[in-house]
Amino acid sequence: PVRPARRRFDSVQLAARAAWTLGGNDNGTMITAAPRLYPHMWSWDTAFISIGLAHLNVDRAVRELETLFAAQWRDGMLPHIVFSEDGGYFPGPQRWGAAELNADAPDSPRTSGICQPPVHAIALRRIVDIGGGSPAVDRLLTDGWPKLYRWHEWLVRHRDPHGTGLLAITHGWESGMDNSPRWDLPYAAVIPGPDLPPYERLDRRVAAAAERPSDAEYDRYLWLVEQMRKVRYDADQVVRTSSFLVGDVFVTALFALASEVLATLGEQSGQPSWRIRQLRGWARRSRVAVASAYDPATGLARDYDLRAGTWLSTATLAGFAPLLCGGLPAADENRMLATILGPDWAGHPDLFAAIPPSVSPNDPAFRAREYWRGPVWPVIAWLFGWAFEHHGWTAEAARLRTECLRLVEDGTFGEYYHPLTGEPLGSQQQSWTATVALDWLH
Ligand code: 2M8
Repeated sequence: PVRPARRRFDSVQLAARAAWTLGGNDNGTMITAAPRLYPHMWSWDTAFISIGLAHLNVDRAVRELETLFAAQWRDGMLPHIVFSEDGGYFPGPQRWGAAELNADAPDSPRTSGICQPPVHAIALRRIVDIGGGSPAVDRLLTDGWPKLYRWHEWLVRHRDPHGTGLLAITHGWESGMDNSPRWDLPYAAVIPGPDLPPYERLDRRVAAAAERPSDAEYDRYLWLVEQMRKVRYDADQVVRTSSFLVGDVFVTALFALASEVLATLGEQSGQPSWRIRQLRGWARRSRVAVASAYDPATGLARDYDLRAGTWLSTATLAGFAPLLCGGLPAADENRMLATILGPDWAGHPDLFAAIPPSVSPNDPAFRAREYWRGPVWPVIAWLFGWAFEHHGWTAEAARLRTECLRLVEDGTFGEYYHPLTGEPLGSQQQSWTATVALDWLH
């Protein structure tokens, strides 16, 4: 493919543009995920956004997480979207109807009825590292920590149906990797009923159709929302009745990592020791679940379709989940590290930048522009970089950082990028890409 001409900003200019992007996405009450495509607060985006903000103004970073926490459901769930007043996104608060149907959902702000990956404790760790000692960070540790504890407890209580530590998602949106080929098989069993209310997609007005999920996929996404509405978003009934229920190995690895991080933060800030022990126990169990999902035949970890009772061996970047949380025997772990850096992934010779794309370019399922089916996502590279650093793989982490900065130095802050040409795709001025640039420039 032809590589389009790109601008190159030096690090000072790039940091300034990233700061300007975050400021531009601030609507007065929240920093939205992107100006037009996503004019609301998304749970895991906000965790990442708060890290970038911490470099600019730590009080603002704390406030952003507090805004998200203020929308926490009474039962502990952190919702996947906190809605602003902007109507430009579908499905909006009316279609979800969470507050009307479930007494645990807040009336204000309005929220969706599902959740997203639990990366928030990692953000808190990073904010403490950047701005520790400031009164706002102390307040976040004192008041925010128990909220994160309750969020993790909610996941254990409601999303571990077999008690093995493998956490389940009830919608592809909960994985954050909406249309990843990981979910093709489980979604094939989601059959929208004739009573699916009509709707109009608004995402197509902003992003090219070829870079977004198809209409058939959207029907399934919306059908799952209908199924959840029927049981009024009751957490356990959703798990019992949803036609999509998958043990997500990537979410589970993030949970294991974040629980460990939260435990350490709790020790440092004098939280009750029984809660800290409990967090470490959850982390251990989920690490074991991630390691048990490892498939020696492919060298990757698998998801588990809880409805069909089958492992899902689709090869995607999520298969490297054990590198996030640890737990594999050293030989398997080393092999996995070599694979992610090797010619099928970050070391593929045709890549614009040496960071692993969402699907390997050598895979027949690879689609270079199609959202979670091939493009490269800086925010996921950041997660691996952070985990590598903590694991002591500093050279590998440094390389991810350098390569990712080369990808984003055009200053567009694309939502994701064409892995072979470096063309920005999806939304531009995407907050979480700006935040990754800011953190990696410091
Ligand atoms: C994407 O997901 C939303 C639905 O939640 C969408 O496509 O409308 C995903 O990339 C998700 O991971 C992300 O949090 C969200 C906002 O950036 O966009």
